[in-house]
Amino acid sequence: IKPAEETCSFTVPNYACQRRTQLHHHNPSLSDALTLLAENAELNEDDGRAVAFRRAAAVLKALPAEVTSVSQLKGLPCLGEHSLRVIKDVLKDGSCSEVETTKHSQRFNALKVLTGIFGVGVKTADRWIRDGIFNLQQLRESQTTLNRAQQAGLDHYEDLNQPVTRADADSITEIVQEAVSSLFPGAQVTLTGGFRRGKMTGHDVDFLLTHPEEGREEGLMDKVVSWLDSQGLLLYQKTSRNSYLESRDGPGRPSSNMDRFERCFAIFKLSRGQTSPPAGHQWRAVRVDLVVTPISQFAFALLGWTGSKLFERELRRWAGHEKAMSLSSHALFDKTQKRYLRASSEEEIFTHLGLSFIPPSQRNA
Ligand code: TTP
Ligand code: MN
Ligand code: MN
Ligand code: MN
Repeated sequence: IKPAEETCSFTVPNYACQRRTQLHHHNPSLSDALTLLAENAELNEDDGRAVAFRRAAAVLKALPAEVTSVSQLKGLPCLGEHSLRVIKDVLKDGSCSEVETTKHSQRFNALKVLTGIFGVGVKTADRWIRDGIFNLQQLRESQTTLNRAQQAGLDHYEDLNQPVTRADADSITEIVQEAVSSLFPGAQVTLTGGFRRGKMTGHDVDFLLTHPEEGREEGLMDKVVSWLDSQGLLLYQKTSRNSYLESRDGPGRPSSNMDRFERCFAIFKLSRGQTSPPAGHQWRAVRVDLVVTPISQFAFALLGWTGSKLFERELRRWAGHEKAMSLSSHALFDKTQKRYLRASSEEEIFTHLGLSFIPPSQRNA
């Protein structure tokens, strides 16, 4: 006779891209604990450990019910010794000492605050900490030279660390839509990122811009950005041009997760009526990402920019390890057939990969 728990243990497929992961799930206290450790590992540039914790958290998000005992987790993928220890602690005491210690550590909090500045990555934050800078006040008082992005990030720190609401996203969508359709009739604007996955808040708003006729998307970014700027809607923008064709590692084999589309990292200035600024303010700053893609790559870009980041990572791992294919936000390359597989929809990409289609709202791994 099997023990009672074993009869109600869960099964979950190995890769997050094989699973349906809703925004709301049954195990937030467990996934939050693991996510915090993942975040800490990322802040300390320990990518291996970060991914391990992210994968463990994603397995818990995909479970059909609340976990009450670790015995239910027997045989589940991606749960290493370390993650299981954290889960055990949270189940027993409601918290885990490693998580609590991390949460209150000076280094973790300093790294969080400093990397919370737009334009500041972990390497810069770490250097500042070694120079004795742990918070914004110390940064402002120091003689540290900031680049243009970091200066904008520091100037708008409060606003940019307020969650962007769905209403803000809708109102920015309207603005971008208006700009695009008046300047480039026929061009299309698509909301991607967390909001496409159904999130109610985000840290920014992400858009893909394309034109149904290949090549007609050229020049779109410059025109849109100039128009937005002329309307006084931009507090900051940095546009980088498309580097896909000239990239050395070749299509489908990008050297990093960063894609090579023409893109614009911007900070929008939303006034009252377009958003609800903080009390006593006339406007608020919001981070916006604009990406231009030719229509032939649109499905890949849409899949790549919808996220979640772990879901994307798992898709690429699945493609490489299980299918001998290479997936990027530009293309899918089949290494066995030595050819690119075309797709004009996300559904076709999932089919090429031998995966069931997972809709955006269920990619919240
Ligand atoms: P983010 O905007 O960073 O994340 P998000 O929208 O999921 O969450 P948030 O609500 O906090 O904004 O990135 C969106 C997606 O874009 C993510 O899946 C990764 C992808 N992406 C690229 O493909 N290339 C890039 O260079 C960057 C920065 C992101
Ligand atoms: Mn360990
Ligand atoms: Mn986003
Ligand atoms: Mn973004």
